[in-house]
Amino acid sequence: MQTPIPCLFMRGGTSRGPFFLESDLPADVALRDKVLLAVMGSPHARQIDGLGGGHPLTSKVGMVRPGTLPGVDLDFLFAQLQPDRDTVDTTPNCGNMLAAVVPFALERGIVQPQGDTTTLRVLTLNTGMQCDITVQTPGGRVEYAGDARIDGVPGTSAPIAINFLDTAGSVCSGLLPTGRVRDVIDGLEVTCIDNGMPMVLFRASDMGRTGSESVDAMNADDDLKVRIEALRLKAGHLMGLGDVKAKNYPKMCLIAPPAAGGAVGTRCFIPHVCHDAIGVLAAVTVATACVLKGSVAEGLAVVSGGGVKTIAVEHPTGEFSVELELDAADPEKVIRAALLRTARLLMKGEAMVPASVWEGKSA
Ligand code: NQM
Repeated sequence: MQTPIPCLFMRGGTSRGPFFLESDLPADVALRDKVLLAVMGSPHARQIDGLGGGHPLTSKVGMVRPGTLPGVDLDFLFAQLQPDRDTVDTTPNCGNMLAAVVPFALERGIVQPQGDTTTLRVLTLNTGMQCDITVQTPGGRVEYAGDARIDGVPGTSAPIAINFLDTAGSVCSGLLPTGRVRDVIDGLEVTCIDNGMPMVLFRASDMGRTGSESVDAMNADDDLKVRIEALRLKAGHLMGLGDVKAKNYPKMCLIAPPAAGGAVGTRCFIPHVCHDAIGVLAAVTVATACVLKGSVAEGLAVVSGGGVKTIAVEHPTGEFSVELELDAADPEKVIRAALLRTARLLMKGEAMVPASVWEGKSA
């Protein structure tokens, strides 16, 4: 016997995974997590008995419900699973899966389209972050086709605009959780920062790397990975995150001068595998470091003047442009971050979990 759970399988930005209505899952969190592990087929390196794709970027789940706070249309809870672990982490955000939330809610009919475009306010329950998301809805249906291109996804799709309202200190106590813009850990200069994603930034050259290595080369670089993990464990304590051994953050990012006309080059470990591109809030966080005096990006990042800046964060498969609006009174304070993503409904149906895991909601 198996239990069917209504599910839309969606790509959000450069990630993908199953999306559920919260009300279709068990209310008990421990049981819900068992169900999600069974849905994804974790723990198993290839997730062969589930829907996961054997990589952190395809081991993600979205859960959505109508908004519960005044002015909020939708609540979104993101869960990061791992292929080879039995963890279900709802602590950090995922700006990529976030891109699929409004299309999912429209498809499931829990919100209504507004016209040619639909803009809804989404609260991410993981960290309490709010954003406005605009999707194309001509004729009252979600339009997935369009001309927008994001690096890391083949072809073009309809644009989805995300306007973040408050990202500083998402998981950490503040933007600069150590209280400093630059720290030295074991002789290495780092910037520990959280503008939507806890991250440790350091110069690739300080690790004897160029920052333009391929993802395969990075993932095969055992010496580098050992050094990065040792650094991460120490930075976790310094950032007030405690023992981060089993946590999916902070993400570790090598930065380098731009190689293709952008603002900065990056190679991100999330945290043990090198990202093919860069996470959404990771890009917002790196872009923010680029405008902070004294960060490890100073003297390396190329940033234009003006109160609204477009910062192109280069990554292994292209670039990720983030628009930052800076406070006129304090030009180092980011008051708004906006960016473009795309999403697509890939499959509509029911995820099946063994009844031994969950017998389903009683009628
Ligand atoms: O930073 C990967 C991704 C992410 C997270 C990761 C993300 C974000 O690319 O907002 O989207 O950093 O684990 O999906």
